[in-house]
Amino acid sequence: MSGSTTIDGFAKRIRSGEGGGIISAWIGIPDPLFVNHLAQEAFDAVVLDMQHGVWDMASAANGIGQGRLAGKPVVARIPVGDFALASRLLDAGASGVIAPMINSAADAEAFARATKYPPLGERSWGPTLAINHRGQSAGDYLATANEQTVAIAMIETRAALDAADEILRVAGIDGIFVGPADLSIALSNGARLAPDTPEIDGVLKHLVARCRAHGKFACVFGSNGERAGELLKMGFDFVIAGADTQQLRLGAASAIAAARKVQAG
Ligand code: 3PY
Ligand code: MG
Repeated sequence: MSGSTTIDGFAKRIRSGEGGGIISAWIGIPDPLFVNHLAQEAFDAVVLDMQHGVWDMASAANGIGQGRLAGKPVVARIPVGDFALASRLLDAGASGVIAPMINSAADAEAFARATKYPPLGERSWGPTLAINHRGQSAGDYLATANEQTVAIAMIETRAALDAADEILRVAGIDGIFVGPADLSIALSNGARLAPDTPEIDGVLKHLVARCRAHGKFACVFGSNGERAGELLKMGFDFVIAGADTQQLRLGAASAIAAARKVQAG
């Protein structure tokens, strides 16, 4: 029961910043059981990465179900421009959708149109699984969905940086998600993948301040736990502490290293 409160209180928590910054898992391996396992850790939320990860709609819908079983809200990142998938994920009970490469107010408006019911957008009706998950009537779901789910626009190009205020001004956009990897490639004109540098930190601080000015929340990808801690200190409301593949391999590498050390000692 308390798990279900956590899921259904997610949009309020991320909007208000209450309860401290959110630390989310980031999963690209397309097996709902991965959500089951990682959700046992003290993550506040789970992201399914459908841009660079391997999820399809059916596995993502089941991943959202495993999040609900564990009492954790699930947010999904869609492939670039796939706004039809965004509304399908909300229909399946996702608590939010992250759209990569939102570079203009027009991109942001198209994303908001797919994820918000009128008057904010023109999301089409059919949230069968979402209603089952939430135990709501259809009428209650319609009345609360725009508020209870979040549309998050990724800022990760020069054009997006220049348009950040216009993107944040779009009514159906609830917050932004900064992609420091793509941003570092864009700002170096393709010369460097360097997401954790003072130059990128300057941009991140600027974007947190723009979010505060617009009354919207700020999310970001952190390459590991320490980086996630720094990003929370910078004022981000929602951070990633590394991806599933990396956490899996680091765990395996450290177990092998521990075994070899004892064997040699
Ligand atoms: C980026 O850093 O570019 C992202 O999209 C986060 O994975
Ligand atoms: Mg990116």
